[in-house]
Amino acid sequence: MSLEKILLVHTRFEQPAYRAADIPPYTVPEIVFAGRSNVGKSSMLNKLANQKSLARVSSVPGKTVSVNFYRCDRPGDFRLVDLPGYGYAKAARTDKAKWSSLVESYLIGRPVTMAVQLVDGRRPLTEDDEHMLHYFSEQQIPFIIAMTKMDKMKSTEQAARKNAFPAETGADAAHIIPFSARTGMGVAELTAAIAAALPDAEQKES
Ligand SMILES: Nc1nc2c(ncn2[C@@H]2O[C@H](COP(=O)(O)OP(=O)(O)OP(=O)(O)O)[C@@H](O)[C@H]2O)c(=O)[nH]1
Ligand SMILES: [Mg+2]
Repeated sequence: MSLEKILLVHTRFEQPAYRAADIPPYTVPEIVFAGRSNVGKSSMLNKLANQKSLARVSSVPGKTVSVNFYRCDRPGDFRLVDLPGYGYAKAARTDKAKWSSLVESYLIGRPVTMAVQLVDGRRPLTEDDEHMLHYFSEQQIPFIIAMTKMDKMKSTEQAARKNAFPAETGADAAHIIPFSARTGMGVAELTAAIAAALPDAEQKES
């Protein structure tokens, strides 16, 4: 079986962190998932791990307020880290401040292996999305941009958005992956990108 098919199937929920003090020490490579609230982070994790309810999916934005750590211990040993979604317009200012302080506590100085920045494929980047990408570049954290909810577009619109995205994001087309948690579009590509980023992933296949 190919590494891409088995890479994430043994993922389990490890722990949430609601406060900086709950963030576990860095011990294994970490792949981080970032993006606006409701963009599809939890749905993506479930789809990648091929598990229906690994991460809680909600149609109500702004529910997840913790950094959630998922652990995959074979093949290899690494974490998938689901950051709380940002940009929820109705969030109270105190909640926004909490978000920043928790996410900063996690990210600052963390040697993240790769970031997956989720962006709604139908829309241009928000200022917050740009801040995240800027941060990853500055910290030299390799990143992939995943265009989510591609199934909501007809194929002509999908093609147009795919063409527009490199210019809109300033990212190389090779680092942009159109994705759908509904249809499975992009699952193989994203899993392959994660496998390639992990140290020694290939060797640990057996
Ligand atoms: N059509 C479609 N809907 C999706 C897709 N991914 C997620 N959704 C829907 O979008 C809503 C939000 O999905 P979540 O996965 O909970 O989003 P999230 O980014 O984890 O949101 P927060 O936890 O609030 O940050 C849910 O109603 C999902 O069913 C997709 O690929 N296609
Ligand atoms: Mg979520």
